[in-house]
Amino acid sequence: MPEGINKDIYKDEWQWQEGEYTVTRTAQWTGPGCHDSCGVLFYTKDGKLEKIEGDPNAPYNQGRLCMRCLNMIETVYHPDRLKWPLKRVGKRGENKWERITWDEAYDMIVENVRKFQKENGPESIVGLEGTGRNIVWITPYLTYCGFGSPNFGLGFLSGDSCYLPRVSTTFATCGDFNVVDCSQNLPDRYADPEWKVPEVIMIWGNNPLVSNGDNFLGHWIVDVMKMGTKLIVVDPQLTWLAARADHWLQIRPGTDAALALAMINVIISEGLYDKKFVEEWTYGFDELAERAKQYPPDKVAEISWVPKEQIIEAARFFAKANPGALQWGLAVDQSVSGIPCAHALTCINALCGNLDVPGGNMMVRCAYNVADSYGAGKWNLSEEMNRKQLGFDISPMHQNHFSASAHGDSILRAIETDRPYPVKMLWMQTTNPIANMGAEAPRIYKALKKVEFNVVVDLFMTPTAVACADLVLPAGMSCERNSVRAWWWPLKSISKVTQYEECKSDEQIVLELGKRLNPELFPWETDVDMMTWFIQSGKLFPVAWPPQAEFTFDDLKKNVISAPKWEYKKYEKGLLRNDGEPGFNTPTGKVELFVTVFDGWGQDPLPYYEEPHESPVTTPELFKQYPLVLTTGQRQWEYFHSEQRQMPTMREFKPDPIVEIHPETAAAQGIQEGDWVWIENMRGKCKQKAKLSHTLNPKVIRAEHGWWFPEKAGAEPSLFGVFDSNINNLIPMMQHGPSGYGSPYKAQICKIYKVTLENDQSVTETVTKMGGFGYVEK
Ligand SMILES: Nc1nc2c(c(=O)[nH]1)N[C@H]1C(S)=C(S)[C@@H](COP(=O)(O)OP(=O)(O)OC[C@H]3O[C@@H](n4cnc5c(=O)[nH]c(N)nc54)[C@H](O)[C@@H]3O)O[C@H]1N2
Ligand SMILES: Nc1nc2c(c(=O)[nH]1)N[C@H]1C(S)=C(S)[C@@H](COP(=O)(O)OP(=O)(O)OC[C@H]3O[C@@H](n4cnc5c(=O)[nH]c(N)nc54)[C@H](O)[C@@H]3O)O[C@H]1N2
Ligand code: SF4
Ligand SMILES: [Mo]
Repeated sequence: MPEGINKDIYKDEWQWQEGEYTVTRTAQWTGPGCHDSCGVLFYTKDGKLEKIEGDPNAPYNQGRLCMRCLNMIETVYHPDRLKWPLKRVGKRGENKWERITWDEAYDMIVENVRKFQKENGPESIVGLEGTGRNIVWITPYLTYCGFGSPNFGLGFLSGDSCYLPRVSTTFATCGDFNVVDCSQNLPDRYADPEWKVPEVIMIWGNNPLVSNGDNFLGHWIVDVMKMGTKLIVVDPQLTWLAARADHWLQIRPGTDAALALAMINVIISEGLYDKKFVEEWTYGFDELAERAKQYPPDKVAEISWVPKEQIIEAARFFAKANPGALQWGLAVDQSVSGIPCAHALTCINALCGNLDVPGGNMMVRCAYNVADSYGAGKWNLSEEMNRKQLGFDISPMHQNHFSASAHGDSILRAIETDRPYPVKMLWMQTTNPIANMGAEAPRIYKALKKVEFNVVVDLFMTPTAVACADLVLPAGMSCERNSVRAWWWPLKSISKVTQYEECKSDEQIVLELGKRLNPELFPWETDVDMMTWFIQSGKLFPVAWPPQAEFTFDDLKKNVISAPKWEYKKYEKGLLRNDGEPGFNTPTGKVELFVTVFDGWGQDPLPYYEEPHESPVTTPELFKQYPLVLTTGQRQWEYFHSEQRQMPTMREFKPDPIVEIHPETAAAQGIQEGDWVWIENMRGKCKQKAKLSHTLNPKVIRAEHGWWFPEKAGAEPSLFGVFDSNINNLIPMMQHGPSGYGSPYKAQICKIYKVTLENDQSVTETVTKMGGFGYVEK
């Protein structure tokens, strides 16, 4: 049993009675949104959720919950929740709706889908989803199998730059993704004798205490710190973890690939690498060593603003750790160098022999090999249809299906230009592109208006829905759905305990619509049957490891969590390759420091560094005008992206959008703590409230993303004030790397000045009245 588990309150059952409450042991997933699935006890009475507690016996979260989950009752019963299907009656943007039935809504969708399929081809219908939630395979399945279109994408996320650069690069180099081992894959957690405490964790462009991203809980880091783990933190800001690290490297945003290459330079030139692992299990060491010579620490110190000695010391500290582990985050993806940065960091881990050893970085797969998330159902499309996917030609990585989804920037281009073909319909499920996901928000706004038929499936009425939706469908929250999710390991169930008005779970909506569109590929009677199919879907494309599941949703529901036995050092045991041979699942069977497939396609096979397209170095003249480096979107305790702004409790903790500025930089502009400040560059501007902080370099500011104001009027021109404080007014689309991946969300340039009575015009009104983009385009 993990430490801290109270066996006295342990219940073997999944549901029991406690006084007047029915208690259900299950996992909480989205919505309200999060990447994770913490174990919870839902207390219900008379069909209502009354109380939520962390399940003290769930090995994953051990009873702990974040404030957003603790506040879930407020979210579930918030009066603004969507309650039934709504059809637009006024003009787009007027926020006028009529209640309709689900049947009427489905009929309207089917009619439009049939029309576009016939007149423009199924590819003219695009399915969009937000970040990775438990429905991660549901919208793709509807898009491929219901609409018959290859165009499933992430709500205009530029350069697909969340996770996909890291995932596709690890697939190219190692054949599988890897995750830091804080014992989370072992049922007995820290007590398992096979597990080792990581000696050093290097946290790179990630703030796991707040973000808990990608099924990795930040409090595990604090747990292992208490057991002796030391930290290196690479972050432009002194975060809570950075303040407790042995080494904090205060990097210039966007220069991560250069810094990683300099570390490789030190590790190789000082002979600090794991010689046995490198010799037996890596390919291309000499080429990497040659490349790393181009990135000596003194040169990289100039690029990255991290002093040379600090680079050298941190590289030594990491390389000497046994085991070391690398906990990386979003900042790796969100620069133009997203792919080469992930490549360089994977090389560091391989050089140091950290892969798949206890307490290092585990080579992971989905438990029971459940169906590929963004690719679920894509196998039902013809090769010809798959080739029509928007962005297919952007790079060989896309042609070779390194990520399954359509390319965000290419979807925007197709809408704007009708090339290579027009987009006629958008299905937007769990995404709020103009508030949040898409860069260049006013440009996305204009594009959305152009599309003939738009459907939004959400929990609340969003700025995106008001601006462009013809139909809005109400989704159920976590406690209102039966679902299953494996984000790697293990597999977990979500049990429906309540019903809210006419809301349906995303799973139900997709199933009911799919049955009307293409019954053959939606053969399931109920959402529960569909989940059983998903649990057993590993059988479709079996792999050497892990084994597939035979059990049903009802079986899983009783256990909540299930996984096959976890294995370390799978590359020695012949578990990673389907030919059963030892080695990694790559063409050479080794970890490819030099990526052979990249080489074959004419893509650089080695990691390299590219400057952001707009930066002090690339555009020095522009930098005189916009003399600050801007990073955006660091996660907030209170909010998941654009969500929860309606919640009184969260707004009480954090009422306004905050931009963090070094006191010297603020003083130069006469800005004081709490002043409203314009943040502006050549593309646009927005206003946020100043928080002065010594934790940043005076040349760098950090601004929040996802802000809109549900308390303002929804109808245009107000549109919930969605562009007023929207940092994505300043971030461009289309500035990805040569691979199509990467983006400048975390590396821009800007200037700041005080908001005054004279200059305080409403950006939202300007954008909505002008019909979109173009307001400071120079
Ligand atoms: N400037 C800047 N912009 C960024 C980022 C950044 O760092 N900086 N980060 C980017 C990243 S990494 C990502 S992944 C995107 C995220 O972008 P999104 O995933 O689009 O963001 P959210 O606001 O979390 O979710 C969008 C909508 O989904 C709804 N929703 C939540 N749960 C459910 C559910 O279960 N069912 C349904 N149907 N709807 C639900 C919410 O109410 C919300 O309106 O934002 C990106 N935008
Ligand atoms: N509460 C909450 N949790 C979330 C989300 C949310 O919106 N709210 N969003 C979810 C999603 S979709 C994602 S992708 C994850 C992301 O979660 P994380 O990977 O933790 O990403 P961020 O919080 O955006 O940034 C992490 C750190 O990177 C630093 N940073 C900024 N620019 C750079 C840079 O150029 N280089 C380096 N090395 N560091 C930089 C920031 O200062 C910050 O401390 O969080 C998920 N979890
Ligand atoms: S990580 Fe936090 S917000 Fe996410 S499910 Fe767990 S407690 Fe809830
Ligand atoms: Mo993300």
